[in-house]
Amino acid sequence: MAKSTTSSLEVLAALERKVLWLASWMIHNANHLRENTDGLKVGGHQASSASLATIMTALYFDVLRPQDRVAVKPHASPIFHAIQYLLGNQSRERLEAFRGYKGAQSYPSRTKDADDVDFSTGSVGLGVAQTLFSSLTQDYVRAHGWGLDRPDGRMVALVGDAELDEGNIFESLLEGWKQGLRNCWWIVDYNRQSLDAVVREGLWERYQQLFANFGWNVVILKYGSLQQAAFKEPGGETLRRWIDNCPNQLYSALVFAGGAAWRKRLNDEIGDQGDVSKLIERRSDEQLAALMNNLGGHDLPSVLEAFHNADPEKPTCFICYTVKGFGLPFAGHKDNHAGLMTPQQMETFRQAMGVRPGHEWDKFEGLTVPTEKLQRFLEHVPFASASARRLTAETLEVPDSLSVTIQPVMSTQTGFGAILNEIGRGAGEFTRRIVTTSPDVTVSTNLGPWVNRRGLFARQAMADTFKNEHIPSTFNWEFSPKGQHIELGIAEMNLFILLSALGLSHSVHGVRLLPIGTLYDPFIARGLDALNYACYQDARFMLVATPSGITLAGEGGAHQSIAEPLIGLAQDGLASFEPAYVDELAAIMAWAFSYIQKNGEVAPSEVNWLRDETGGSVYLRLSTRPIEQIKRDMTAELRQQIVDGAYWQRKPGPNCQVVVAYAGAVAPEAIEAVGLMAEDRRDVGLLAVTSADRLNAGWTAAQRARERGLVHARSHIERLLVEVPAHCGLVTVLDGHPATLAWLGAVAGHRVRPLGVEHFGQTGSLAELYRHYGIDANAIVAAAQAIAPGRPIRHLKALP
Ligand SMILES: Cc1ncc(C[n+]2csc(CCOP(=O)(O)OP(=O)(O)O)c2C)c(N)n1
Ligand SMILES: [Mg+2]
Repeated sequence: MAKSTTSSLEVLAALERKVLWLASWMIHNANHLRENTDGLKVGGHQASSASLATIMTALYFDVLRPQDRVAVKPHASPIFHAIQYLLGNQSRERLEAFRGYKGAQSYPSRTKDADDVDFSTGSVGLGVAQTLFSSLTQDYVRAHGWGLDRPDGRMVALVGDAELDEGNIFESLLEGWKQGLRNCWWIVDYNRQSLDAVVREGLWERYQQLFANFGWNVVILKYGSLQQAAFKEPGGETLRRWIDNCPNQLYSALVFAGGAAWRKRLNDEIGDQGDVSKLIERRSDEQLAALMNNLGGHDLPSVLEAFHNADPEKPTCFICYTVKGFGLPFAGHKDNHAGLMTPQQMETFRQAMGVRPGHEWDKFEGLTVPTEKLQRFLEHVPFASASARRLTAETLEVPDSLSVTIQPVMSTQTGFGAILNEIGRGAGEFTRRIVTTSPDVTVSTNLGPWVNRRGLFARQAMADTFKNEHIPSTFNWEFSPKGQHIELGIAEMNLFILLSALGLSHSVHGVRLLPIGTLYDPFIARGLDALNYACYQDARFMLVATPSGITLAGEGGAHQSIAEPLIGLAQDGLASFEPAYVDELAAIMAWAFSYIQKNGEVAPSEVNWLRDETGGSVYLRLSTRPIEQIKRDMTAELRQQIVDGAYWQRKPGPNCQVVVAYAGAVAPEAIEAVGLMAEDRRDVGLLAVTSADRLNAGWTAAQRARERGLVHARSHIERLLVEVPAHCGLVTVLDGHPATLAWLGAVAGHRVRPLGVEHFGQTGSLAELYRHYGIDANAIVAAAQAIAPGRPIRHLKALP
C-alpha cells in the first residue's frame, strides 16, 4: 500500500485537529449548551476521545478500505462521529443531539446510529473479540467459495488499555490461535490510564509476550518522530533512558503539569550541564512539552508507517503509547476519564483552534490548509469510496416444514439432532448455508449426526486419526475448509461472540449464513452480556440450549437452570421457545430459519400482534427427557399456533373450573394432573405453551394498540383465554422460574397459581426432583384444589 505523501500528511494533521475539536465540542454542547430538561448528567469522554484522535485520523482518512470493519473503543464514539461528519456520513443535527434522543449515540451502535457503525461497542471487551470472530467468519465464508468477488477486509479493534482486563478478550485470543486467525488488528490505546486511575507499570511487556505466544505480531509505537529525532541529538540516549524508566504515574502527572514542570524534573534528574541540558535548553517550555508528549500513538508518520506495513497473514497487536486527554487541559490527569472542559477552558481551546464563535460546527474552520484542498482530499478518502459499506445478502429459501421421523418416545434434544441430521442429507443451498458451533458440547447437545455428515471446519484439512487407525467411534472428527461445524473451546462468551459474528455475515461480509449454536441452558448466564450485545447489534442465529432445568436430574444439581426462561422472555431481539414435542420443535425450527433472515417493516400483524417481519434471533430451550409423543397431523393452523406461542391440547368445556397451562418437559405431569382431576371435575382445559415470550409480546402489543384506539386488536393469548370462564382457576407449570407464566392470569382476569422452580442444586431422579420442587402431577392437582376448590382431594397419587 502506498505511503502517505508530505502533502497528505499536512492534510491529515489538519483533519486530526478538526476531529479533536469536533469531538470535544460535541460533548461540550451536549453538557453545557443544549437545554437540559431532566437535570441528569449527560456526560461524554473528552479525554478518552482525544487519546485516539491521531490513530483514528490515520485509520479512517488514510489506511482503511471500504471492506475493512472496525470496533471502535466505546468512549471514543465522538471521534468516530466527527470523522463520519467530515466524510459526509453524519449530520450536524445528530452531532448536536449527541447522547440525546435520536442523536449520535454515546457508544457506537450498529442499530441506533445512522453513520455506518460496523460493530456496536459499549460493554468493554466485547467489540474487541467481535473483530477476531468476524475475521474467522470471513475466512469461513471465503473457504466455502462465497464472497470471493470482494477483497478481503481487515477486522480492526481500537482497544483501551484497561479494556484489556476483560477476560473475554483472552478467551478469544486462545480460540483465535486454535482457529488460525489472521487478518485482524488490535490497536491498543496505551494511555496507561483506566477509569479510576493509572494502570500498573510494565503492562506492555506482559501484553507483548502474551500476544507473541498466541502467534500475533506485536508492534510497539512508543516514541513519536520528534522524540526519535531528539534521541539522535547529543544527550538523546540519556533522555530515552529516562523516558523508559519513568513510572507511568509520574509521566502522566508531568504531562498534566506541562513544560516548566518537565524542565525542572528533567534537570533535577538527568541535567548534567552537558549534552542533555543543552538538548533541554534548546527548547522552549512549549516545545519541551510537545517533545515529551510526542508519544508514538500521537505521531501521524509513525502511526501511518506501522499500519501500512502490517502483514495481513498474521494477526497484529499495535501497542500505541498515548496520552489520555492529549491536547486538552486535563491531559494526563488521573481523574480525567469523565472530566469535561469547563466553559472557560473550552473558550481557550476554541481560540487556540482558531474557531470563530458561531462557526463551531464548520468543517474547515480554523484550518490553515486551503478548503478546496481539504475538500478534494475528503472526496477521495479510500474508506469512503464505496457506495455502501453495509452489505446486503439475498434471503435464502427455506423449507416450509422440516421432516423428522418421530419415535413414540423421544426428547426434544434427540429431536433436534434428528431434524438437523435430516437437513444434513440435503445438497441444496439451504443446507450448505447452515453453520453450527458449540463450546465443547457438540456431542452432548446432539450435534454429532450433523457433524458426521457435514464435517468440521478448518482452513487446513486435518484427518480423524481414530478413523484412520480403524478405531471404531460414533463420531467422524474430520476437519476441512468445506466443513460446516466450528468447534469451540469451552468458553461460552466465545460462542455468543462467534454467533454474533456469523449472524452478521450477511451485512458484514455480504454472505448469508444460517448459524446455530448449542450449549447447556444454565451456561447462557455465562455469556449473557455477549448474547445481549449480539442481539443489540441485530445478529441473527438460532441458539439451542439443552439440557435445561431440573429435568436434567442426575446429570448434576449445579447444572440446573431456573432463570433462563425469564431471560428468554425479557431479552430484546430474541424470540424464545420451549417446546414439549418434537413435531412442535420441527414447526418452530422451520419458521425460525425464515425468521432469522427477516428484515422488514415493523407493522405488527393483526393476527398475533407480533412484529414478525422485523425478524430476530431464536432461542430454543430443549430437554433430554424422553416423553411420549402425540400422534397427530400438523395442520397449518396448529403450526401457526405453535409459532404464536400456545394451543389448546385439551379445550376447556363450558363447565370448566381449572385450566392447566404448561411449558416444555413437564407435559407428562400436566397431562397426568388433568387426567387425575377429570375423575371428579368436568371440562378441565390443558393449554400447551410453546413460547411464553411470544405470547407475552403479542399481549403487550395488543394492549398498546387498543390504548391507541385500535379497539379490535386481540393477541393470540387473549383469543385463547376468552374461551375460559371467568371463575376458572389457572395453574401454570414449567421447569423454570414460575414468574415465566404467572402473568397469564392477568390476561383475562383468572385466578392463577404459578408453579415452577425457585431453588436448585439437588440431584435425584426425575420423580424425586419434581416432587421436591413441587412441579409434579400432585403439586398441580393440589394447586388447582387451592384456587378452584372442587371436591376433597381423593385423586392424589399415592406417594412412593
Ligand atoms: C463491561 C464494562 N465494564 C465497565 C465499563 C465502564 N467503563 C467504561 S470505560 C472504562 C475504563 C476504560 O479505560 P481504558 O480502556 O483504558 O480506556 P481509556 O478511557 O483510558 O481510553 C470503564 C471501566 C464498561 N463500559 N463496560
Ligand atoms: Mg486507558
